[in-house]
Amino acid sequence: MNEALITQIGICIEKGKVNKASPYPGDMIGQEGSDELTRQALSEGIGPDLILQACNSGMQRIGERFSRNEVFVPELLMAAKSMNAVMAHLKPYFQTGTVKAKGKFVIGTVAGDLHDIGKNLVSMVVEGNGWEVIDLGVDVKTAKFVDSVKANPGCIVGLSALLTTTMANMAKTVQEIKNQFPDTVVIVGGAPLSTKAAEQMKADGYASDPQGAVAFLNKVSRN
Ligand code: B12
Repeated sequence: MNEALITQIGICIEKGKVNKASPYPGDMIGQEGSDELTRQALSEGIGPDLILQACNSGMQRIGERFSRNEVFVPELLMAAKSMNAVMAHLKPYFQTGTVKAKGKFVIGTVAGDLHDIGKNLVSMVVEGNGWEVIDLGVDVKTAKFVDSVKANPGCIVGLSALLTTTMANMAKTVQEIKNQFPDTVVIVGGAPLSTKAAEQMKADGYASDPQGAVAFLNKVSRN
């Protein structure tokens, strides 16, 4: 196992190094980025799960540095760009293609929140597990979720939030979906969420990662 390669992918995420041509960051000019290194890792037979773990550690580190005011939003954006380069390589591994969809899963990041890396990951893995995914994107207003539930009877809804401030919008969305469509199953997720928070907002479930989301969907599926 090429541990050094996996570690370097995590460093590329933390430092926002996308590819060799990228001039950012200054101290990595001319070095390969997450794009080339992920391709290499996959060709060496390193599993997508290990690559993702390294990316999440890199994201964790940049997030902690942001909390300490050592880096700012532009650095977070570069980390996200680097992560997206990895995701482009990993996508085919999650989308194995199935004959018949197990059901419909409507997902989106709630109003006021622009974080979509985690939500996209959940989408990919759920889709790869045989569900038809309807991804509404980021900053999704309650009305748009409600409209989508109306248009897709029997769907299960996934809400993502990364900011403590947008959890209030998430709660509002859960409440409105439940008011209008009491039978609709809603699962919530995102870094500030927890089982307790999910219960408080009367969501049906919470999962901390895509595998948890799939396990929940398979459990509640009516098909
Ligand atoms: C990258 C990033 C950004 C990027 C986002 C780019 C993008 N396209 O997503 C940009 C630069 C845009 C950004 C902006 C901001 N950010 Co930001 N960001 C991050 C960072 C570093 C990583 C988030 C991430 O992608 N993680 C990796 C993914 C894979 O993990 P995840 O999102 O948690 O998702 C996993 C699970 O949570 C779960 N999951 C996620 N969604 C769902 C949904 C369902 C249904 C289920 C079941 C599971 C699930 O599965 C996923 C995979 O395992 C975090 C720090 C951190 N460590 O989380 C801060 C962080 C979230 N950001 C933060 C802040 C404060 C901001 C800004 C307000 C900064 C500012 N002053 O402008 C803005 C807000 C913009 C907005 N309105 O949304 C804070 C939030 C603090 C808080 N508790 O509220 C954090 C925690 C940083 C910090 N330590 O302070 N950010």
